[in-house]
Amino acid sequence: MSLSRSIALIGAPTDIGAGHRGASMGPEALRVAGLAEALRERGLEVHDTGNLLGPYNPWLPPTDGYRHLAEVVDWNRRVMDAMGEQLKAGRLPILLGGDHCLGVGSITAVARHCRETGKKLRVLWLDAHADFNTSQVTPSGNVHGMPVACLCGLGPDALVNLGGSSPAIQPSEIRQIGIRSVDQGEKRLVKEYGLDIYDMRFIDEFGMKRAMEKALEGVDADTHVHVSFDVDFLDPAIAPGVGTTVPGGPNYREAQLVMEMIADTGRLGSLDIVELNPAFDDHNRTGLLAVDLVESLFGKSTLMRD
Ligand code: 6HN
Ligand code: MN
Ligand code: MN
Ligand code: MN
Repeated sequence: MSLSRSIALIGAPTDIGAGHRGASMGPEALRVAGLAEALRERGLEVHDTGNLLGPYNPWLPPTDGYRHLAEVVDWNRRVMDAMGEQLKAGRLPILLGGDHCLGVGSITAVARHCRETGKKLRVLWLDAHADFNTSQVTPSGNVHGMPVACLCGLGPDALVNLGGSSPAIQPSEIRQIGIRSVDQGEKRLVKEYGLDIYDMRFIDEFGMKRAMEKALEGVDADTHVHVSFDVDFLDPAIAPGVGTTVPGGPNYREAQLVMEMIADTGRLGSLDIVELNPAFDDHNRTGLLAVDLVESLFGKSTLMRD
């Protein structure tokens, strides 16, 4: 499988799983920042399928450890169906979030597609957070802190079984990069499940190049690479437009290298861009940076390499 030249943009304008309002404006901010045009410039065919329609955010406190679980499930079903439809049509879907709870629907669809087509799956989770909380250990009840756990079979039935079988993925299919904020109980679970994490300490000690070499180890011609790009992965100094900033993230060059090394594999099959929150941004600076990085993810390289 080579990289599909045909891209589908799927907007999911919701902040249903987040702790701050505003990620619902993410899809439009990415469009305004010129995402489709930038991809077309790369020679790709881009179909903007528009925005999915889902429930409003009632902005309620958690019940039984979850905020808005019913609405989260509803949004994720729509995302899973839309992603699945585009994958079936042979397109490379890009989910424009929306908050990161949508990773459940997105990656459930991708995992099913991989099973049906006999591909190996490699999920690259670019994030400041491990997103491996459960209702028992979550400090917030916000489901955007739980999608990786749900995908690995740990979570509420409706999310864990979204695609009809559980777990959607194995912990061995995921690599996390840029992690620097993991909650107390979450840390225990991450260890128990044996997640492969290249955290900021690893990146400080060995460099981003080594982290990415390890994260991409084993990716071959039969691998579908899914990138789940939580914009709070980036250092807040360059990317203020997110609800949950954590200092000490990758700088501009490190982030570029991540994208370029993934592009070099030629195996990118699907992408989430999540947690972009224009309410916290400065003149769409973070949206523009996300588009710049996505260009690199799709093979734009520096002059000296062209
Ligand atoms: N994200 N670990 C915190 C929580 O509330 O569970 C923050 C989660 C942030 C999630 O940014 O996708
Ligand atoms: Mn996240
Ligand atoms: Mn995050
Ligand atoms: Mn670029």
